[in-house]
Amino acid sequence: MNSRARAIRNGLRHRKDGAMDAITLKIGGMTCDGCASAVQKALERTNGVSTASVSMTPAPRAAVTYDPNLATPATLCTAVQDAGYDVTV
Ligand SMILES: [Cu+2]
Repeated sequence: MNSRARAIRNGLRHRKDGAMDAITLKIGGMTCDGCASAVQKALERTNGVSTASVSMTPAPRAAVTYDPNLATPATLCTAVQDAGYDVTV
């Protein structure tokens, strides 16, 4: 099963953007801009990630575009968790 089919099965919101997939992750545990920066850097370091944009308002979220051949929603979540934050899709 490819990542797109897996994402659809999991009910994830995503869209096709050229060769990239996009996803928005809900982040837990961020309390300041430093946290947002840490999450963003963790995602940007992740293999296959093209762009990562973390915002605190109106809710703590990370918008990520990634190459579905190199990254999956699961690997993105692992990167956030390894940085010390909670994440749900
Ligand atoms: Cu912080």
